Amino acid sequence: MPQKPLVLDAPVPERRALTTEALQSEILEKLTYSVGKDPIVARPHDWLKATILTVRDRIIDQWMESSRETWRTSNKRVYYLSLEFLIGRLMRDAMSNIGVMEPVRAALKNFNVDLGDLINLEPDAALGNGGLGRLAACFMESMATVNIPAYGYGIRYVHGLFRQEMSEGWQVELPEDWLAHGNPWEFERRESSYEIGFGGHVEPVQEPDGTTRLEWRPAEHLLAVAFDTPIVGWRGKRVNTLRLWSAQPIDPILLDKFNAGDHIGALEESSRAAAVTRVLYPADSTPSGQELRLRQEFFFSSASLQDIVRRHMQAYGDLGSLSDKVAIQLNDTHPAISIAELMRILIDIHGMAWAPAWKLTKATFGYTNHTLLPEALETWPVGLLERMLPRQMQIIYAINAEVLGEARKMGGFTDSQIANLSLIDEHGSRRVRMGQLAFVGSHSINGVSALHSELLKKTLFSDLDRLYPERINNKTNGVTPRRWLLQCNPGLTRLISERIGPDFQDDFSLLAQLDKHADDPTFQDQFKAVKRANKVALAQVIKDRLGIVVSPDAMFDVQVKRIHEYKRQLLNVIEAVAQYSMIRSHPEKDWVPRVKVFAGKAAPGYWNAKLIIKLINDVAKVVNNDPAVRGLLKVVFLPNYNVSLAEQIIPAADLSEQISTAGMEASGTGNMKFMANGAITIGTLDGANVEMLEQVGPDNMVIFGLTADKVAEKRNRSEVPRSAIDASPALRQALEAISSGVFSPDDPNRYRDLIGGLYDHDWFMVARDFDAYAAAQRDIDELWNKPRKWYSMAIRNTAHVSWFSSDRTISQYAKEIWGVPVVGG
Ligand code: 26V
Repeated sequence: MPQKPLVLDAPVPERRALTTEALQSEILEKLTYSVGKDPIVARPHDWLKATILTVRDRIIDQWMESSRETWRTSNKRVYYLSLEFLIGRLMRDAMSNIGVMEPVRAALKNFNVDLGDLINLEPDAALGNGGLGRLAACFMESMATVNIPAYGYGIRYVHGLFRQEMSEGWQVELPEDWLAHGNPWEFERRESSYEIGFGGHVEPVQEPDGTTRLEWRPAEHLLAVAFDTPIVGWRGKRVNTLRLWSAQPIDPILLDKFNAGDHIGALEESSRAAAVTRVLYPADSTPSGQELRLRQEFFFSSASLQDIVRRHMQAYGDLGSLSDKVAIQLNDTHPAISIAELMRILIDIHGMAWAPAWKLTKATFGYTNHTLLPEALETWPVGLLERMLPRQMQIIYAINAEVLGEARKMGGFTDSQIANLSLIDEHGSRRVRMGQLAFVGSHSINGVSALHSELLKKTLFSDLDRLYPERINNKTNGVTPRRWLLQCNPGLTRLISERIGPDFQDDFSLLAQLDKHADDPTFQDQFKAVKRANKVALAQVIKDRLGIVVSPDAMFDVQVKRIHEYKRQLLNVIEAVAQYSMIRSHPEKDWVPRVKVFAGKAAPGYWNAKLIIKLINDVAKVVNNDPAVRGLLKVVFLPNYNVSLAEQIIPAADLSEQISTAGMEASGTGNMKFMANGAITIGTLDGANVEMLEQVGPDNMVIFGLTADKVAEKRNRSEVPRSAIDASPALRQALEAISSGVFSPDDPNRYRDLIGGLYDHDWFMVARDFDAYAAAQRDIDELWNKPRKWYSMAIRNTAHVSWFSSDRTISQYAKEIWGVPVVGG
């Protein structure tokens, strides 16, 4: 049905006021008429809902305005397709960005409600695993801030990332239920729903003009229903939409089946349909290889493309201009099937010929790679794709034929290089490589740090890079300084504003002015006082959750991130064991008191990662309770790491552990958050650490360990780690203690295999980096003993962080990949 043209000057309601009085009366009104509660009986959750609805109204005013502006100007729209958006809480972010935090606080106070309590009541939207999902959330906020008309597309999982609890030091996974109290931020858009097909077959259809075209006849259909959340940028300048899809059966009650007497069958079928969006896959590297995951990927890709094409047709009536008006960014390969799906829509539905469709597709898509870990590179069995998505599989074959043809034409590729280029992996059972598909269907392929992008060219995509030079580029990650400095660290924000004025909040490059205050003792003392207050607050969290008392005057040494062998929490805990034994054997020495804070989730099926959590907890139990340690070393594992816990931990960190095996961490973004909050980094030359070193200078960061080149060299030579262990008495002793059961008397063999791996292959270079790491930790101790030096370094970290703002990253995507203008660019 043709859509009515938009009337862009239709009336709008009057803008909502931002004063305390207006907010107060509206909160009461929302509580009464939208939540349906009398204030005398209202519960905290009712107040939270009323407050969110009140704040939301202010955002909606700007949302309408932003969307009208996009229709009016017909600027290019950006679509960010991501299977994960790790948003966390939205209310504080929204209030802070539109500048109503204090009036809302005052309004609630008049009802005897504490804003801080409400903020802590809001559940985290944990629709992601880790770095990739959090990056998508930072990007959404930055795209609104730099005024890019952008839409995020993803899945509205009913259950986000599992809740982690500890049972005797082991991780247990419990379901997460963020929607339990409803979600006042979202708008269900029943009118924006699309049918998504699965299975079936492909049929030739005769056209009236005598040509034939192919048509996919799916065996099964689902409905994708849109849920929209407004994402507001800094100072409320622009509001964009995060559109998450929810799966529903086409016929919600399957009445025919039900009435025919198959009651259970009818209900089962309808819940099977909804299952597609029920839970987030909790693995962030090992491919589940499961059909449901592929269904999720196609489901949200197809819904998003149908929506994009519909909106484009509504505005322009013709798909020929698609790549002029639309840029689609693929967040890793998870939405890579979109490339085949767009080709199908263009060719089979809109009758476009192959060549222009392929050209348009490449001009529309960009692909971001987030990992080189071989086990995290997605591939799908050819048979599964043929069964689930028969037409898309035909298109993939046709794309592959085109690519291989171009490679042969160019010449100079060996058979093994051709095999490496191919979209089909022929080693063993045949599989489609989604990375290769995403690469060939995009005009831009980017890595997420300078080192990572270089490694993409040298390793994973070396042959595709030769065939299609200039496509690989770098976009070093960033984080939003609103959430990761202004909101999570109000004390530091106030201090900086007092010193250099508040303008840095609108232009983070002004933070560099702090450099000249870095050696000022008064400023250092103030900086230290802010850090100490944050540490007192974290110490309270540690006491409340774990019953462990830690001193805010000790160094807070923090490693928080997903638990993974390449991130080397094991290296950190082995060094803690070595330090423990030093403290015991040399009680006379002047040891620097440290609190080692760990937090992070392990993929449920990743045994070694779960064992590392148990080891940290086992070591904690012994060290924290040994009187000989005299409180000089504490080890703490905070359960259920999530965005909100990160916001409490990071402002309290003195030392940031970024110690991955060089070449394995694509970028890291936690590293940037710690830097912003004035922690000093101990790290390897990996991911974005390399660029942090450039920004902050070698005097303000502690670097150690093998470089990526050296790691590769040692692996190629299959060099044995034994000599590193033999050469280091401290390491040998710590390993022997762990593997002989000193920390696991109830099960002395618990860590034998884990530690055995270090003697055997040591793939992650834990043994071979140990001495360098331990020496770097002693350098850190020395710095801590010179507080003037320490705080000058800490201040310089904050001073030089602005390049790691996701505003900078997004502006580069906009200019260099999407071709859209940005504010201040
Ligand atoms: C891969 C897979 C494989 C199939 C099973 C499910 C699944 C889920 C996620 C992933 C991708 C993991 C890649 C990832 O999170 N990379 C991280 O991206 C961050 C943002 O660019 C970056 O800072 C981290 O260094 C990188 O590890």
